[in-house]
Amino acid sequence: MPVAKPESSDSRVIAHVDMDCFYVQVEQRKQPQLRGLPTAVVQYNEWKGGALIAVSYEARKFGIKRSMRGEEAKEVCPQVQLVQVPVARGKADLSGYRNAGSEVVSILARRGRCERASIDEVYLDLTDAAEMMLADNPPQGMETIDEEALKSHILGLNNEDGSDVKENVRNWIHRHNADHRDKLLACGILIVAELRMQVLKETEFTCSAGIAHNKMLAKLASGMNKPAQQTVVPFSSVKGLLDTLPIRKMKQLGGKLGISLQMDMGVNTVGDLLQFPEEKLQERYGINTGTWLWNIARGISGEEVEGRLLPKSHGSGKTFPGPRALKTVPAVQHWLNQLCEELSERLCSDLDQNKRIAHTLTLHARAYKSSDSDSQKKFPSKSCPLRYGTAKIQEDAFNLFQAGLREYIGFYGGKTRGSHCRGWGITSLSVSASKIVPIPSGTCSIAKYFHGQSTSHFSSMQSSDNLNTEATLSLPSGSECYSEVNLSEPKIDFPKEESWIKDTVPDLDLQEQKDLSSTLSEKTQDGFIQEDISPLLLSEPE
Ligand code: DCP
Repeated sequence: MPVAKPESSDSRVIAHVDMDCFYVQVEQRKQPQLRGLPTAVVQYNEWKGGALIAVSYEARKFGIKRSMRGEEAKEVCPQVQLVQVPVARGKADLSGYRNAGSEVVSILARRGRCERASIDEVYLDLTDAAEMMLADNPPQGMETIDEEALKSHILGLNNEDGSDVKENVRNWIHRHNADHRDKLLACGILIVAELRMQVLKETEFTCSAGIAHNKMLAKLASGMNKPAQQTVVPFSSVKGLLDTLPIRKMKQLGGKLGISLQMDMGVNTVGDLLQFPEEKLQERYGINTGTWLWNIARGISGEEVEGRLLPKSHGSGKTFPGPRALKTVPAVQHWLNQLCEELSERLCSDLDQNKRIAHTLTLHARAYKSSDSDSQKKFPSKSCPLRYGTAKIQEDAFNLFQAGLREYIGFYGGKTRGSHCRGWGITSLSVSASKIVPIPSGTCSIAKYFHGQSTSHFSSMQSSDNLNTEATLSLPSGSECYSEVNLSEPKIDFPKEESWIKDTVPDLDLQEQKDLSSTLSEKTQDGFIQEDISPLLLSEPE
């Protein structure tokens, strides 16, 4: 976890922008007759009407929630419009949502450093733009303030009954005696309101935003008033915001670390953390995590907004729950081929449009063994150097799967190809491409670049390339990974033969791994579609 640099964070202007019911908005733009109606996007699986993955705000008023299935939503609100997620190659096709997210990013990036954090979330560092506005045309002297800015929610602003809320916001923005930090935030209010209006004008999408001095506070604020609104956290309101905030609501505390804080330390709100000295938290959770906890209790976070508009990795995956579990190697190979085809297409368009190449191919799977005492054993994730070309990716992914399967079923001697069910089933499969870097500038042609890189990109199975270890993150389906994982990357020398295949072993401390995976699986961090939420072995009509 990043250790904060408190002194640098107070006078920054950071915004977190989050699209409202994003997939629904994308579908409503395609079918404008759905606008204003209770609408939900359902996953590809049709069982009980498919699980809801995005719900419009009109539908939420009827009590429709993301955890429901289509049939249940219809019971709650018979007029709900259910739109199925687009399908390609027998699985959800998220490309339309991804492209819509890119449209938004290209607008938001116009005013400052922009980090695409997920399929529909962006962080902006607007400090320079705010400083410039303060110098050239400070809000304190503006005669008219934009209506959208006046609708902002400013935490801690006393809106007594009967007072004119917009007038209070106007006065807050106009304050001449405000300190520099609040004056910068006032500029942030105007800039973000303008950007959000621009997004609406150019894309027809609404979004909500949080504006604060750091990423953590901006993210907390963006979800407080939705849809189509913005919330501001002045420095003086940070304590009030955190004091009563349930600890598990904090990013990275939704998982095991949050549970441990509750169970072992009696910490239920972020404010409860304030009672512990930094040393005590370090003693219990390690130096970095302890300091990080001490800092977040005080609203301190030194995490920078990274200038990154493109994903850090590409992934394609599918779940096979209950009776759909894959039980033969050919069935696995069939689906792997579909996933690899999609991955390969995305790699090619990344290469084409952004001149970027990926270096590592990783296979993740979830599996079960029906007659095994060692039921906790996980299917090992495997990676190898990525070779471009659909057939090569398919071949390599299949080899990774076979290596993983041999290890998983504890059968090292024989061949698994063509074998039928030996009491195992695969309930999810995904392939991802990571270590994506730009082709060095000055490279005269892509073909030449690849020739120069032949050991990794067109390598044979006997490649002597070194491999880097990678994080074993639960991989989203059809995903792009936007989040940074700080891993040190020891090089490993391989002996011979199958040594190009490597377990993906994270180089994080245990707590960080747990924390990270819970954060990723919690939400749609990477545009994750859970294609089915029925539990394993639940019977389900085909
Ligand atoms: N998503 C998904 N599977 C999930 C959660 C989300 O496929 N389990 C998709 C659909 C969402 C999109 O990701 O539209 C963004 O997810 P958010 O959590 O940001 O939620 P929404 O944008 O739908 O709604 P909100 O307005 O509450 O942010």
